[in-house]
Amino acid sequence: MNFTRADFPDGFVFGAATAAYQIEGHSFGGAGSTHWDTFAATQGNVFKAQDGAIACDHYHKFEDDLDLLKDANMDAYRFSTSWARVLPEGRGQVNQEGLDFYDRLVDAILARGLKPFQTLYHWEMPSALADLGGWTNPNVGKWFGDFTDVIMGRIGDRVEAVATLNEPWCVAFLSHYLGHHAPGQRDIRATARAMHHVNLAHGVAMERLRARGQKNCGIVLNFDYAQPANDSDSARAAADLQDGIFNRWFIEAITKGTYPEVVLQGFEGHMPKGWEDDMAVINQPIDWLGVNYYTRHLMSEDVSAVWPAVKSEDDPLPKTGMDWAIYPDGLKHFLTRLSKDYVGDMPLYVTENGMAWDDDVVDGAVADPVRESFVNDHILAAKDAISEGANVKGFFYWSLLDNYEWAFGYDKRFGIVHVDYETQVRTPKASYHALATALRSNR
Ligand code: IFM
Repeated sequence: MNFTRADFPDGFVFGAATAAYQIEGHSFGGAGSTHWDTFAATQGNVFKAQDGAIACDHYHKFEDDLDLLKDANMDAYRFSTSWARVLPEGRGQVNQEGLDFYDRLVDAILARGLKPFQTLYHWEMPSALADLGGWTNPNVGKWFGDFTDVIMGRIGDRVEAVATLNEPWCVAFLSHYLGHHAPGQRDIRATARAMHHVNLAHGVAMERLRARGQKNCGIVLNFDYAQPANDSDSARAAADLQDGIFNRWFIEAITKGTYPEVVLQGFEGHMPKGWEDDMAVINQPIDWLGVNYYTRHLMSEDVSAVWPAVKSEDDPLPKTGMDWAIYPDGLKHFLTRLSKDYVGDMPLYVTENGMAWDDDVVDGAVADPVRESFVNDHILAAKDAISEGANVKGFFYWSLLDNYEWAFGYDKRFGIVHVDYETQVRTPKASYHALATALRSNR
C-alpha cells in the first residue's frame, strides 16, 4: 500500500464493515423470519436459492473474527443489528437471546480496543411486517423507531456511533422498482412509497435516538457516480435524473428537507398522502454521514422506456467481479461534493468501499493483487478529498469476510478474509496482510 497512518489526520479511523444477515447465520439464536428468507426461497431470485441461515457462522465465531480485525491493526468495526433477531415478529415480544448476542458482541469489540460502529437496519425486514407491506406501509417509521428503542436500550451505552439505515436506495429503489432485492417488487407506486418511508423511518429513528441522549448519530447512504455517456443534452439529462434518484433523493431530503423536482415529477400521483408534512422529521441534524461508494455509471437516454427513461452504457474501465467499473476518482468526487454542497464540515466516514473477485486459496494463501490496488487507490482518493477540505474521519473496507452477497448468494467474494463455507475456515488474503502492514505504522 502507498500510504501509512501518518498520511491521515490524527484520530482517522480505519476499519472493516459487515452486516448481520450476511455473516451471522440467521438460523441461530431465535431470530425471526425475514423477507430475505422468503425471497431466497423463491426460485430465480438468488443464486442457487442460497440464504443467510448459516452464512459465516459469525454468531458462534465472532470472537475469532474480531481477533482478525484487531490483528489487521484496525481501529473500528462496523456491524449491524438485525431487527428480526431482536424482535422476531418485528414488534412486541423481544428475543432475549438476540439482545444477549449483541451485548456480547459489543463487549468483545471493546475488549479488543476497537470502536463499535453500529447500523440499525441492514435489510432484515421481519416477515411479519413484510406481510403488512414492509417499507410501503406508512407505519414502518414507527415500527422502526420502536426497534431502535429496544436495541439501543441494551447496547446504546457502549457504541461509538450509530447509523439509522444502510443504503436507503437499495432498500427502496433496488427492491421495489428494479426488483433485484427483497421483497422483489417492480411497481412504481410501491417504489414512491418506499422511497419516502425509508427517509421517514430515518427521521423517526433519529428522534428516538435524540430522546435517549444517544451520541454520534448518522446515516449511511450509497452514492453512485452518474456521468453522461456522451456529450448530448439527453445523456446529460439522463445522468442528472439518475443522480437525482440514486443520490440527491436521500441527501437532499436529510440535509435540506426537499426532494429533487426531476424525481418528484416521475413519482407524481404515487407519493403517500401528506408526504410534505414528514419533511421536517426527515430534515433534522445528523452528527455524521456514512458514504458507501463502489462505482460509476455512464448514462444515456432510453427512448424505448417509460420514466425513468435512462440506461447505462458499457464502461471501458477495468471491472470488478461484480462487473462494476473501478473508478476511485468517484469517491473523491462525492466526498468533496458532499462537503461543499450538503454537509459542510460535518464528519464524513467512508463506511463501505471494496470489491468482489473470484478468490481461491492456493497452498494456504490467497493472492488478490487487484483488490490490493483497489483498496490503495480508494484510500488515496479519500486522502485527496481531505486535502481539498472534506472532513473525512475514517475508512471502512467492505467487507471483513467473504459473505452472503444478497441476490448473488455466496458466489461473490468481497472479503479481505476468505471464508470456506463448508468448513468455516478463515484465510486472510494478501490484501488483509498489506492493510495490516500499512496500518501498523504510527499507531
Ligand atoms: O454486500 C453489500 C452490502 O450489504 C451493502 N453495500 C454493498 C455491498 C456489496 O454489494
